[in-house]
Amino acid sequence: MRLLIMGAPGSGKGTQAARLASVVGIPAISTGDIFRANVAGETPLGRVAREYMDAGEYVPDQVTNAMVRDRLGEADCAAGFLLDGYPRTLQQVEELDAILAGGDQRLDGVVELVLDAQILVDRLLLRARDEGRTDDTPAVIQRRQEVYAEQTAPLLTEYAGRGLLHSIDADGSVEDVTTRLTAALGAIRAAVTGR
Ligand code: B4P
Repeated sequence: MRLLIMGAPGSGKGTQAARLASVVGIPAISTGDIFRANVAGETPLGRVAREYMDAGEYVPDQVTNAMVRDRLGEADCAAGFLLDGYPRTLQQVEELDAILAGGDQRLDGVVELVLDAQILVDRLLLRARDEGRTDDTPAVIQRRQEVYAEQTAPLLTEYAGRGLLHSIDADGSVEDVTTRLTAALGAIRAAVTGR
């Protein structure tokens, strides 16, 4: 299975990606986590990424695309993967299409977590208190929501047009959302089998 999980910052992508990937038995790959690991390790990539992340902006496509291409080339991705937070721009969609085409592969489904804007912000403010992420300040949270609406929301139309999009209500407990996602996964599996 080759899957994407999409949703605005705070929608629960990272939380659900880990659960879903373990259900399917594929790696969950979060570009945000890879960037944060590089920031923590003070690598050259981390130094570039930090500047953008702390401002609530996207890391440039060239940097992100090269990183994802490398990661998807690793052995654990041969049987599938769940990408969390990638693609986020139309250029990243094109790059992912090219990576998959190069391996004679295709995307099986895209799940979108849908949540009210105020709940998104409240969740991130709570995380700011608990985890102290440098991009969870009120001003940066606001900017990240704007960037999502401008640059990433249009991707949903693209994937809907390809017949791949499954939109899920992301309000409720983590468990409830996982149950809804697992049902969507069943629909994706059925579509893949019938192909
Ligand atoms: P991400 O790490 O993807 O950050 P995010 O959008 O906030 O999502 P995250 O997964 O952390 O939060 P979640 O909704 O799960 O990206 C961070 C930054 O990296 C970006 O802003 C950008 O700068 C850069 N970046 C990443 N990918 C990029 C790309 N492709 N191109 C360019 N730049 C890129 O969870 C939010 C909170 O809600 C958590 O505290 C969680 O505990 C809580 N929560 C989850 N589910 C809940 C539920 N059901 N009920 C209550 N709380 C819940």
